[in-house]
Formats: sequence, structure tokens, C-alpha cells
Amino acid sequence: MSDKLRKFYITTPIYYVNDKPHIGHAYTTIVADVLARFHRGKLGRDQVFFLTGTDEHGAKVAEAATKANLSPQKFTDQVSARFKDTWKNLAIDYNHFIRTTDASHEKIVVEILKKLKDSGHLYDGDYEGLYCVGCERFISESELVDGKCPDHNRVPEKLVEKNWFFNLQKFLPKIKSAIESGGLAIYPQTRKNEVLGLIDKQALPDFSISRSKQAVPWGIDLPWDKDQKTYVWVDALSNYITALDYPKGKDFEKFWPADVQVLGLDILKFHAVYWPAMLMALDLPSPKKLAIHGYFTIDGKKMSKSLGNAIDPDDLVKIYGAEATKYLILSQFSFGQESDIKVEDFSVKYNADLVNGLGNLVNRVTNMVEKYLAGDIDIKNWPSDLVGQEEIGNLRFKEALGLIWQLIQKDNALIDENKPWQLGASESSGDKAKLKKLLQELIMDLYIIAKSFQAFMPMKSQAIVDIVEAKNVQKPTEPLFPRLNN
Ligand code: ME8
Repeated sequence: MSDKLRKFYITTPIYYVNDKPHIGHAYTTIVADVLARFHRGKLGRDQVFFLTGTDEHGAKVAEAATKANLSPQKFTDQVSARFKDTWKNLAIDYNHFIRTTDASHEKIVVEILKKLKDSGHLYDGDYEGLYCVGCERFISESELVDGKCPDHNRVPEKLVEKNWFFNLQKFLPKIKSAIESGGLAIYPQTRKNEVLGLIDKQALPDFSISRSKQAVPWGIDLPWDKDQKTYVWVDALSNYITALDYPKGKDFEKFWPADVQVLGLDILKFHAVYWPAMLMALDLPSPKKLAIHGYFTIDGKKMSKSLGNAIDPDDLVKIYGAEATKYLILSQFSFGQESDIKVEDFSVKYNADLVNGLGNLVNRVTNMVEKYLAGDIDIKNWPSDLVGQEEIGNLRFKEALGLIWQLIQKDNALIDENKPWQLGASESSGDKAKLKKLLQELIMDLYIIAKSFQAFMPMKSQAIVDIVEAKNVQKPTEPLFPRLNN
């Protein structure tokens, strides 16, 4: 395999810095973290690049900064730091955290803009539309509810202004064939069909890449038009290559095109159409795969600041710890589906799967090895076949964890059926041999279980591997998953 194939580049979207991260942002980031860890295990640390970051320009940020009585830069410094803190609390192991206010990003965006202009892909024209400051975009009449933007419950402003446009039309046939051929894979299939539908319906007009300074006071200047600032999508999407130091950086050489870009369905169009078009205009290959997950609601309602119902991942970490939180988030929802989150389900699942399922199995088995074999389990060859690995590679996290859980259940049933306490009490050598064989099977299964969920809970995985591999197997002194206090 060539070196170019033996690498893995994975990205999350860069998140808007209007507030602290919520469980939706955490889901995307955890998915990318698990995939990054999974591929690091296969390819080695140096061959994997996991990028996340924050999207810090735009009218909405300027507005929020004013409200907070801070300069936009100070404001974004603060909010961006909160994202970093949350990822630290969740033990997210990214390679790079990009901010669109990084000088290096801004400089490369200017180069990209110049390239797009010089190669004739931009033109200027009048843009007339309804602009919602909340959405940071012009929105169409059909999106309004009672004359207001439904997401922000505010009346949009009417704006006519000169903008620079990107000639998207020219690229649509090429994008269509890239998607159809699988060169640009979109997972799951429903989202692929949605994008092809948009192209077929010709619902994809050219898009503006700039706004007047009045509309967007906080952003990157257009290098050839000082009255205009770069509008969100060129600035934001470029992060995936500016972070690699496009055009000449070693990381860019090594890692582009991205292997998987993870995102929520809200920004599908931008990633599946605008982004490949921009890349084609720059003569660059498209990402290999876009992995689109569904949107979460909380108790059937949209998560929103005004409803105050967003779940803060930091709160979950305080209760369950970083690794259990990641497990609980990925094991409850199938990737790609729209799902409803119920806060009370977290503790039920924590108790069932981790405290009474896995934690209890580790205790039972190690306790018996200590008691009946004096800790000496005598395993010559550790198993190498793991469970659920194909599923993880294909973004089927819940299903992968489900397979691992079948093994835990099988083992608990095996113990109940074989009654090792009776075998242990027996004097017969046949029973003793049977007991040893049973415990060896259980210990090897614990090893398989721990190694199989390594990408989800690396520390817990290592703790179990250390316990079962020890010369003298002992029951853990601290519970792997502490019982909840109430
Ligand atoms: O769109 N359920 O940033 P953003 C699931 N800056 N996932 C959710 C979610 C929810 N309720 N809410 C957010 C932006 N997400 C742009 C992106 S990329 C070049 C620029 C996740 O802060 C989901 O992955 O609104 C979604 O795509 C992302 O957060 C959007 O974050």
C-alpha cells in the first residue's frame, strides 16, 4: 500500500462560537475521536490526523460580542476556550484545534480567494434578499413562519447589496458524477439521495462568497475589494485545508484528501456541494467520504438556547466520567438516524451496561480466578480476533457496541450455567479442569471485550487488559464503574 493510503484524516465541522458546546457538538466530536483512535490503533499515531476547531467570524459573533461588552476577538477567545475545555473533559484526543481567527488560517484564506478569482470562478452581482442575523445568512420566504425566522423568532432584514458570487453551476455535473460513482461517498444512502435530488431539481444557485462590511463587520477582508468581507462558507470550509497548511505544507501533502468528514445533516449541502466545488476550482481532490449524522432532539423538542433544554456534556462527565459518557452517547443512537435524547436514559444505561454488565463481569471473573486458581490463569496465547471492528470502521458504533455486549451477556450466562462455585467446591480433578478451562475462556473473553472497545474507552480498556494479563490476576480494588450515588 502506498503511504498516501496508509493514513487517515478525519474532521469535525468547526463550531460556531456563540455559546458553550452542547451534546450535539459533543456527538460529532466523539464520533471523530473514536474513529481517530480506531485508526491510530491500526496505522500508528503519526498516520492519523484528527481536526476540530471553532468558526469565529460573522455578524452573529460580532453581535454576541457587543452584548457581552467584549471585542469580537476577546469574545471568541473565551468561547473557543470553552470548547477546548469540554473536549479536554471528554478526553478527546485531537491533533489540531483550528480557529478561523488564527493568523495562519486568515492568510491562507486570502490566498484561496485570490486563486478563485484569478482562475475566473468568481463574479460580482447584486444580491437581494432577506437576511437573518441569527442564521448568519439570507433566508428564503418559504422558510419563514409568520414572517419570522423560525429558528430565531425574529423578522429578517431586507438587504440588497453587491456581492461576489461563486460560479457553482459550472461544477454541478462533475459533482454529480463524483457522488454517483462513489468517488465522493456520502453516508448514509438517504443523504446521498438528498444531495443528488438537490442537484437534479436545480435547487443550487451560485452562492455569494462575500458580504458588505455593514452586513458582516467581523471577518476576513476580500483582498481585491476593501468594502467586502469574506462570507461564512469560503472562510469556514477552507479550514479543512488551511489546518494542513495548504498549499505547500507537509501535512497537506500527506493527509489531503480527507478520509472522513463527519457532520450533521444541517450542513450537508455546504459540504456535499459547495465544498467539492471549491476544491475542484482549486484543482484539488474532494474528500473521500462524508459521514452525515442525524439531529438530536431532547424529550421530543429541538435543542435551543431559548428553551434552555440543551444538555451540557460537562454535566454528563461530572456524573459518569469521560469514558462512560462517550460510551453512553454512542451506544444509544444509531449513526445517521435522527434521535431523541432522554436524560433519564443515561443513568439507566450506565447501571445496566457498565455497572451491572461489564463492571460486574470483571469482578466476578477476577474474583473466581483469585479464589480458585490463586490468580494463576496460565494463558499462553492471547486471542487476536476482536469484535465489532468492521462495524466501527463503517460508522456503525451502536451496532459494534451491541456485538461487544452480546459477548458480555454470553459470559454472564456461561457463569450462571456452569456454576463455577460448585466446580470449585468439588474435589474431582475433572471438575477442577473444567473450572480452569471455563475461567480461561472468561478471561480471554474479557481481553477480547476490552480490546474491542479500546477506541471508545481507552483507559477502561487498558485497565481491564492490565488486570487480566497480570501474572497474578486480582480482583480490581476500585470499581471500574462506580455506582451512582442516588
Ligand atoms: O454549522 N444534534 O457550526 P455549528 C446533532 N460553523 N448534532 C448537532 C446538533 C444537534 N441538535 N446541533 C449541532 C456550523 N450539531 C458551522 C460549520 S464547518 C466548515 C462550519 C453538530 O456550531 C452537527 O455536527 O452550528 C452540526 O453539523 C454541527 O454541530 C454544527 O455546528
